[in-house]
Amino acid sequence: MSSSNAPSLQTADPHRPLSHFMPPANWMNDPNGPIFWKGRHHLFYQHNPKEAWFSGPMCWGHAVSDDLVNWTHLPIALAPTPGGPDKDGCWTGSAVDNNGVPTIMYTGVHPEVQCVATGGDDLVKWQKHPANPVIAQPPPGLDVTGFRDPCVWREDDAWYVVIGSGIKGEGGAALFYRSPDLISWEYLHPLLVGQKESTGEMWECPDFFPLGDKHVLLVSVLGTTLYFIGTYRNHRFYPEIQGNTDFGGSFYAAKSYLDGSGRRILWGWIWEGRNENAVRAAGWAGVMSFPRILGIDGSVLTMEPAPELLALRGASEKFEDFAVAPGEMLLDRISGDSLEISAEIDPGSAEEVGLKVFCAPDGSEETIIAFNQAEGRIWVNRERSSLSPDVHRSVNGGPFKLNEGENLNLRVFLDKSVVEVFANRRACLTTRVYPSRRDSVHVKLTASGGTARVSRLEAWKLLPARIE
Ligand code: DQQ
Repeated sequence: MSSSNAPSLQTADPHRPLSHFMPPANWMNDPNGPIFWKGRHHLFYQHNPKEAWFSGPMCWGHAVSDDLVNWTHLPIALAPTPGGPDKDGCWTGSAVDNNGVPTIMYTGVHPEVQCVATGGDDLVKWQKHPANPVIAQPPPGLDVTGFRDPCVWREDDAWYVVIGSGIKGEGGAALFYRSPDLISWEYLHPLLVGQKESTGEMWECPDFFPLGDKHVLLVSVLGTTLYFIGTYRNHRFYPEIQGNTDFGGSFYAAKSYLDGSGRRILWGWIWEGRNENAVRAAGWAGVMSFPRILGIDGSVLTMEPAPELLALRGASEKFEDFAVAPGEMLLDRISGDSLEISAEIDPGSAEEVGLKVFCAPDGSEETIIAFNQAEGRIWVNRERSSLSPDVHRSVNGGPFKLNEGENLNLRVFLDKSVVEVFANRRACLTTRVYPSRRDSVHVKLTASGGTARVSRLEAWKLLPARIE
C-alpha cells in the first residue's frame, strides 16, 4: 500500500520545515516503533494519509534512513483491517527483532486492544497475526482510563511489555506483562502508578529502557513527556528522580530505540501550534523532532542533538567574547528562518539573558528564548511570534539552574516553523511559531538587570535534509 493522496512537497510553504522528518503530506503524530534494522534506522509514525487532521483511522507511516538526517519514504506499514480489532485505527506501539523476525506490537481501536504483526526482512510488508487481539482487554478488576501504546522488550527469560493506562481516580499507570512468544501474555502488576494530581490520570506512550546503570520510564501526559529515572529489580521499578524531557509544550509521545553503536536515540512528535483551518489549508501537520541522544549525568537525563545533524550545517558566522549590556543587541551578520545557533553565555550580573529569533525589523514579531538566573527558570515566549490570528500564543518553560561557574550553553535549531532548544544537555524546549512576515528573520541578544558576556556565538545556515 502506498501513501495515497500525496501532493508534491510543499517547499513554497514558508512554514513547512525542510530539515526535520515529515511525511509527504497530511497528518502525522507519534513516532512508532523506531528500530535499527540491518544497519539502517527505520522510523514508523502515526499517520492519517487522507487528511491533514486527526480525523481518520490511523495508519503506521514508514521511512528509512542511513544517517538519521536524510530519509526515504516507504509504503504505509500498517493500516486498519475492516472488521478487524484495529478497524478504527492502528495506534502507537513498538517494533522488535524476534529472533530475526521483525515484529510490531500495536494498539487496535475501538476498544483499545493489543495486536501483533510480523514483517519481511525489508520491513515493508507486514502480516497481522491471526491471534489478534493478543491482549483483548485490560486486567480484570482494574478500572482503567485507557489501555494502549505497548512498549516491548526482551529479557533473558521472556518478552515483556508495558502498556499505557491509568487507574480511575488514582493516576496514570504503566501495566506490566510477560510472554514467552509475544502472543500469549500474562499480566504481572503495574510497573508504576502515578498520582493524578501531579502526573495525570492517563499515561500514554510509555517507554522503558536501561540507561547506564539505571532504568528510565518515559510517559506522555498533560501535554508533555515526563521521565522517571530509577532502579529496575526483580521486575519492579523503583523511581528515584522525575523530570521533563521538554519544557516547550510542543514535544510529545517520545519514543526511543538503540542503534548499532549502543546509543539510545529519542524521537518526539512536534505538534502544530495553529488552528484547524490553518492546518488544513497547509495540507500537512506534525513534525518529527530531531533525534536526541540520551544519557544520564548524576541525577539528570541528558539530551543532545545527534552528531549526525552537523551535516546540516551550511555557511557560518562567528562572534567571540563580547558583552551584552542591558537592552537588546542585533546580530547583524546573522539572519534566516533556517538556522542553527550555538552560544556560550556567562550571565554575569544580568538577571535575565535572552536570544530573540524570528524578529521583524520593526519588532512587530519576535520569539524569545530566555533564562533568568535569579528565578532559576528557562522558557520560550511565542506570545508575539506572529501577527496572524490563527496561531497559539504562550510562554512555556521550566526550572533550570546553572552550576557554580557554569555558562549557559544553548544550541538552537530554527527550521521554518520549528524551534528546538537544547540547554546545557539537560533541558530542552521545543515550540512552533509561524511568523507572518517574510522579513521576520533577525536574531538579537538581550540582557536585563546587568551585563552578560558571550564567549562564543556561532550560527550556521541549516541545510535542507533529503526526504523523498
Ligand atoms: N496517539 C496515539 C495513541 C497515543 C496518542 C493515537 C498519543 O496511541 O496514546 O494516534 O499522542
